[in-house]
Amino acid sequence: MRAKNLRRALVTGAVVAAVAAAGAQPASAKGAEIGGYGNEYYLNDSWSGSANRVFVYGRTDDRVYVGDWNADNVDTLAVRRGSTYYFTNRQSGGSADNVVVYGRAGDTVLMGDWDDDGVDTPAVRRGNVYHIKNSLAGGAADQVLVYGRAGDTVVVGDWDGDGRDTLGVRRGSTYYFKNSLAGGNADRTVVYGRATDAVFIGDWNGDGVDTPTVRRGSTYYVSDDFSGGQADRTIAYGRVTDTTLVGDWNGDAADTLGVRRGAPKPAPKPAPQPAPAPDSSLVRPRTPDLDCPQFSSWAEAQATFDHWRAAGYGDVHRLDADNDLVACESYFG
Ligand SMILES: [Ca+2]
Ligand SMILES: [Ca+2]
Ligand SMILES: [Ca+2]
Ligand SMILES: [Ca+2]
Repeated sequence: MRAKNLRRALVTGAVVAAVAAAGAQPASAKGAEIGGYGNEYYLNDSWSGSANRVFVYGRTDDRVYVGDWNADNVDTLAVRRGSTYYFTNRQSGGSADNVVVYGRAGDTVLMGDWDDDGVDTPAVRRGNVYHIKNSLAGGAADQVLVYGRAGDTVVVGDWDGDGRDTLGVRRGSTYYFKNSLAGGNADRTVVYGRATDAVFIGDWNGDGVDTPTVRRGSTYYVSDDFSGGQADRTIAYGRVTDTTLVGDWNGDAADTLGVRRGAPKPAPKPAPQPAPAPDSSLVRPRTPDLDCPQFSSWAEAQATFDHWRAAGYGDVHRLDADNDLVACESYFG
C-alpha cells in the first residue's frame, strides 16, 4: 500500500455489515488475502537478505491482509476469522486495535485506499461486482462497481499516482489497468512477464505509482514500471515455501517485502485406534488357585495374570514370582 499523507480518525467498534457477497474468484497481489500458513512474520524495510522486524501474530491458520488501517503511513496486519476482521496498527503480537464484523465468511475481500484518505478499507467482490467500503466499519457499501469478468484475476494498486487505489485485471500476462473506480475500457493495457508468474504489486521506489515484482522460487524481480525488460532489482529472499507480504513497514513511502512462515499445516489427525482387546477367552477364573502347570499355554497364563491384575486383584494365582510382570516364564520359557 502506498503511504498517504492525509490523516483520518479511526473508526472503532464492531459493527455488523450489510454488505455481503457470495464466494468469488480469489484475487492476487496487493490488497488481496496473502494466503499461506503460519503465525511468524519476517518484515524487511530494505532489500537486504534478512528481516529487521520479526514477530508472532495470531494463529497459524488465520487469513491475513496487509494495509494501513490508521493512516500513519505504516502497513500492518489484519487477521480474518470468518467474517470478523481484527485490525492491528502495530507490528507485534497482542490484541487488535479494531474489530469489525463485515460481510460473510465466504466473501472474497480486497483491501485498498479507494478514496485517498490514507486508510485501507475493504472491497467485497461478488463475481465482477465490487462493493467498495471507505471506512473500517459495517454498513452499506459506499460504492458498487461492475468491472471486468467474474473469472478475472484482479490486482489492486495506484497505477497513476493520484493516491487512490483502483483495480486492474490480469489475464495471463496481459494487464488491464483502470485509474478510476468505474466500468468501461481500461485506461492502460500492458503485457508483462509470463502468464505463470507470481506477481506482487507495490510502490518499490516511493514515486507513488504501484508496479510489479515477479517471484520465481525465492528470487524476486522488482520493476519500477510495467514496461517489461530487465528488472530494476533482483533479490533472493526467504525460502521457496514462504508466503510473500508486501507493505511499507517503516512509513518511508516505499514498499518492501516480508514473509509469513510457520509450522507446516498439520495433517488431519487419524481417528484414535482402540487398544487391542485382550483375548478374554484365555482368562481363567480367579478361583480356585492355579499353578503354572495347570495353564495350557503361556498365553493363557499371561492373559489370566494380566486380567486379574488389571481388575485390581493383583497376582491372584502367584504366577509372577519375580515381579517382572511376565507370568510363568520359568515354566513356559
Ligand atoms: Ca498504519
Ligand atoms: Ca481510504
Ligand atoms: Ca490511482
Ligand atoms: Ca518502506
